[in-house]
Amino acid sequence: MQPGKNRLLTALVGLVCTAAAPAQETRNAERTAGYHDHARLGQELRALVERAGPRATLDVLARTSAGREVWLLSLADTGPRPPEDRQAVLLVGGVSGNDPTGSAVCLGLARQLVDALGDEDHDLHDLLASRQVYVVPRLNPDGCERFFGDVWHAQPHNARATDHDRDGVVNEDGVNDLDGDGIISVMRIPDPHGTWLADPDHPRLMKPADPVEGLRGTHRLELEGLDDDADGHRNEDGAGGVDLDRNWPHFFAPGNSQHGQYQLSEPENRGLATFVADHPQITLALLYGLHDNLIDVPKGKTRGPDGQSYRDLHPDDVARYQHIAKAFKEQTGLTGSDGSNPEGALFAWLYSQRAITTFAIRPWWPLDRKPEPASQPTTQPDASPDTETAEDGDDAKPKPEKDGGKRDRKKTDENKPSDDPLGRRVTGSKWLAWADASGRPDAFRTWTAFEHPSLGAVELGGFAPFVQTAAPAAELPDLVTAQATFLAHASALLPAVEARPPVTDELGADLWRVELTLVNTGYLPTHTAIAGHTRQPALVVRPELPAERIVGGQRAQRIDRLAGSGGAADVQWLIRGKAGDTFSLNVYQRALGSIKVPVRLSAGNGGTP
Ligand SMILES: [Ca+2]
Ligand SMILES: [Ca+2]
Ligand SMILES: [Ca+2]
Ligand SMILES: [Ca+2]
Repeated sequence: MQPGKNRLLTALVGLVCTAAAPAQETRNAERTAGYHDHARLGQELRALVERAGPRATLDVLARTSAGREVWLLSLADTGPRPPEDRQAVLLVGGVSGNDPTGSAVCLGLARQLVDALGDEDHDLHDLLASRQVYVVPRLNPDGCERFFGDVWHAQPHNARATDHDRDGVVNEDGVNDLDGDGIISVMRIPDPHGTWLADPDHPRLMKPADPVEGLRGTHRLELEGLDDDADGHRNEDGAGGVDLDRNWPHFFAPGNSQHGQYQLSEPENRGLATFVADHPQITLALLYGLHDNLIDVPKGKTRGPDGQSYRDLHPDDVARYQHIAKAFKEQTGLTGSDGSNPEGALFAWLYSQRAITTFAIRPWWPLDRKPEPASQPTTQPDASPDTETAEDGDDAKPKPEKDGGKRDRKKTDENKPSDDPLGRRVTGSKWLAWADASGRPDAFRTWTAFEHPSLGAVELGGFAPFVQTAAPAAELPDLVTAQATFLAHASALLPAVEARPPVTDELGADLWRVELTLVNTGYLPTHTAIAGHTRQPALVVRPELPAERIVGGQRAQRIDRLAGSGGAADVQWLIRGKAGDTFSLNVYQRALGSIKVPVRLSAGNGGTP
């Protein structure tokens, strides 16, 4: 194939697309209905802030390489504490460019939060009155904008210009919509040395060759495209640079241009990282995306090569996550996920390095739905095992994944999409059954013959891009409602430090014992296991008195941790003073805020003024 011929063909494809512009507009409007592109997202956020008045602000967290703004919506209602002295909750969506649902759910939650401002009957009102809420509905606007483009090609990356094949030219050879249908399909190329074959159980799908099982490959797979720069490779360096969910410092895997040149190399991630570092009050984060740590709670067993850091959860936080996961499943009805990979992922950094309780949520999972739940009786107390396989398509249920990365391949491969993005487009019998059952003929393209300019006879087919990550628009409101329920629940679990009335005893002439008991009435401890592991600062209590009046006890007493659900600790001092003297005890922790406890030296009233 001559490069000149390639260019001519690309130009012809371009002409076809231009001529079909009105039809294309209709097609784009139909397939992205219910979703907001960047411009509409901005309009909606500005409208929300206008409606919220002084209780909301919209800031720019970062500017992308394509010049788009990454927005941050801050919300707080009037409450007992000023917003800057409250714990804060962070919501993030749109980290992956191939995930329209997460961003849409995050925006839906922002709408509900604005609705809840000033409305004491709203389920989210307590959250707004007791916490500061930050919403980043779309961390990766460049990547997410591809969903609204003329040609559908789902990829997680942002738009950083990256020379993926290191040939000195950037973005020179991306995919090509050869048949002009507005979708980048999978090419199935006959090849006796190929590593794929038609799945004997699901002939429309493909299966990896397996010499052990005697399954011989008959095809190889590639994305629809040409060798635009005639370097002997097809589609090796298209538009799209770094996967923002592989660019965070926790277990960052270097040496892959899609992960970024170095940790936090991307402006979107740097903007958010700086914001999080500058706001230690953030104690809870909910991420709406493609990862999950609530359907399959990690076991917390894996450490990194240094033997120090935990790959996912600290083992002593696992039981608490499991407890919360039970409520999550009940409240959202979600029963499945693709698992998660913490390497370089945002959720893993927030938890492991910032010690923020972080929930990674995949808000849409149409497989394994009630009344045909997956076989998870321990987490689905109301699910009847009898209803299991009836409507779920053409094969037996797989076992639920026990541990994200270590699933039983033999049992799950038929139903679970492959870890390889190309493999995901041609495997997953449950997704196929879902597409058939929900009347989505557009979701899977049956293999159709195509004469490729250089490869000859190939076939185009496979799952359409975004099918597994863009919830049908009609389902979005229910997804938001379910997540709003869990958001209200989760944000009420945060630690809440309260001071019991201080006790003062007169021990002798002008000498007093002052004792303060602090109680954590929240569910979560003041310091989770990961907070202890990463040495987050202790609670510090100090009497506001000149040093010479404190004759016993540390001037600043530290409490390393208060357990959740009523955990308590005492601190005491010997103080010089006279009956009737008053002063304050200051309780402070940078994430939990401060409490000022008034004290009056008095033998008769227990120390309370
Ligand atoms: Ca290149
Ligand atoms: Ca196509
Ligand atoms: Ca090439
Ligand atoms: Ca090249």
